[in-house]
Amino acid sequence: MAITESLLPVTSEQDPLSDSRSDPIPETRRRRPIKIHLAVFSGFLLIALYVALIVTHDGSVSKNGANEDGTVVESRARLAGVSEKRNERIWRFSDDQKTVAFAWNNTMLSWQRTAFHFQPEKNWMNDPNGPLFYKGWYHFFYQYNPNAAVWGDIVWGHAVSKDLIHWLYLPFAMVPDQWYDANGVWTGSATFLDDGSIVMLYTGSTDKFVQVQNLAYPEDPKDPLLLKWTKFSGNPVLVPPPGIGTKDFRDPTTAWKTSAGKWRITIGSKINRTGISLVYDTTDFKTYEKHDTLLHQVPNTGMWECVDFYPVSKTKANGLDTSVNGPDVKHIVKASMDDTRIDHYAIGTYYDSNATWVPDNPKIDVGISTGLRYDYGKYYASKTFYDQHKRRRILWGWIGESDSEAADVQKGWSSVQGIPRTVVLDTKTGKNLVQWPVKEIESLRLSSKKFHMKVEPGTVVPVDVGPAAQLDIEAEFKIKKDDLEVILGDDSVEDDKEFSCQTSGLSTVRGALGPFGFSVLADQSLSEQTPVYFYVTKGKDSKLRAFLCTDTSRSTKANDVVKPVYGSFVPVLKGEKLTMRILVDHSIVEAFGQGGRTCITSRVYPTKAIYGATKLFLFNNAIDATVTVSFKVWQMNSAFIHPYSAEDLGVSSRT
Ligand code: DQQ
Repeated sequence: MAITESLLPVTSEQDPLSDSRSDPIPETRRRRPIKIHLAVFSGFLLIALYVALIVTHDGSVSKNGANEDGTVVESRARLAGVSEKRNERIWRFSDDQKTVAFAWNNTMLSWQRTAFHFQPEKNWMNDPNGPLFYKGWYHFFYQYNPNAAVWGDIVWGHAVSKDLIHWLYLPFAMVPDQWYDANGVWTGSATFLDDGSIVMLYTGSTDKFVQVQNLAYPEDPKDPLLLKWTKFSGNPVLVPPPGIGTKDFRDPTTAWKTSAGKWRITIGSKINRTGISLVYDTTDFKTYEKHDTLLHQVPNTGMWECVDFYPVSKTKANGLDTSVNGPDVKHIVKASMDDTRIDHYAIGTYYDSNATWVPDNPKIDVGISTGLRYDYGKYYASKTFYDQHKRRRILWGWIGESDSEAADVQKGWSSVQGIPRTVVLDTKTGKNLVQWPVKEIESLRLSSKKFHMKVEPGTVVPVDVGPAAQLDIEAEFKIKKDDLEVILGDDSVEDDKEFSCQTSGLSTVRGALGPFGFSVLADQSLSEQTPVYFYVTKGKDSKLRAFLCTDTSRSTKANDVVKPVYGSFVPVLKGEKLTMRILVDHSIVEAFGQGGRTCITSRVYPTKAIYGATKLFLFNNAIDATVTVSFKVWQMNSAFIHPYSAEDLGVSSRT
């Protein structure tokens, strides 16, 4: 197919991911704009560099400040050896330090609570833990502070659902009641044994803040709700091995079978600045044999938290049980980078015989800044599980707040979970995963409207959808063929290969072929808005490349919020249309480009664009290209997540 016949010409026909996914800082500005923008963005860059220099290694926040006498106050998280919220310092230094934090009122804060994303009734939540499907119920455990809207006193919260969307809160599954988890029942994973029984491995922070691994199992396997958990009397089952820091040994994975019939797990750690993944074999989950070799290691990536390891099919669309191996399978290693709070994954080959894994492309290895990410926005400490019920692999990710800790305390809660996503290898490119919200989310779709709109260069068009705080949007974009041909044949349209969502400016910067997309959570005057958009560039070779970005810089008038531009390159193959899906749910926006090849999750906190004032717009800031957009918008119902009752569970009484 000739280039101009597709809605968007091929952006990289041969090797969609041959170039870096994270976007380098451009040496020169090659788009038509603009000296003014250059100056402004250089300023931003300097501020960002300054912030990067002053933010501490673990990014810990307000409680880590100095006393009046100059002594340093250590936060519980820092003492424990994990990071907590890091936004405070960022926004304080991005604004005039004398500026008083924004005066949030309860009307604004109440609006921020989501309607169909999982979040507890109140207080702090972080990592997803031990997700599984058992006797007709999806189980979700999570790191939870029952006492405050900040990290600390971590227990395992527990919820169940029949469909991964409508959740019922259950009593806590595990609390810190033993010396080996006195400072927190931390992240862990579930494994189904051959007889269908469940074992749970989790990290305990001991009474002396040593990170150890513990074993727990359901007290009553006949109980589909898995309400009660028994901790193994011989805990801890693993302590930090020689050479590993006592606070650098956490988050055991789901176990998988070796060819010798043993179980194998991996646990994240670091040696100096090298992120590593230790490997252990076991037959009973009580005693373990450590491999001298590592599953994988990458220099200069720091501590690896929440490592995940799983197979993906090279040929089929279904997910695979964690123990599957063979020639039709690639293996994913994901690690959550404690230093950057980014979840990085890489695709590679697993060698059962020596318990090692090798990336397909060392240039995009785990944790490398130019490597692959599940999500180019806010998304951390993720974990997958194999859903044996529907033969799919499901990804959960913790979405923290981008506001200040003071605002979290005022609103009484902090963090949500992303909508669970199916995750498969992109069999078309073979070089990235594809993530998509689970099908069940569509049960929340209410009324819908279809649109077909032509958006001229430099215009903003209101989209009449009524209330716009709970939406599911699916859209296809087409750049006018004549405009494309002119631009492709016009040497004066300069090469823009170095484009980067993060560093090339806001959604207001105008290029030949973008940006264009939706402004969500906008007020009528667009004084607050969050543009989610494509930016198409023309490379030196005249090939077009597409980027998916979300610009949160104008998302709120509040000053105590971190407001980056997020995004990355998105592979578009020959003949493909440019497609985008956006889930809007109050303070969270999840964007999926090209069927989920590139995903961006953002937290946004409008002060005006709330309740009935929340609007949706289409915009096209391209200089030269008219864009036609076909799209459908659904109003989304609430998932009405609530505490369980006998009625919900279909049982007579269970308390
Ligand atoms: N959160 C847990 C740790 C993990 C970290 C503590 C990642 O187990 O390493 O709440 O967010």
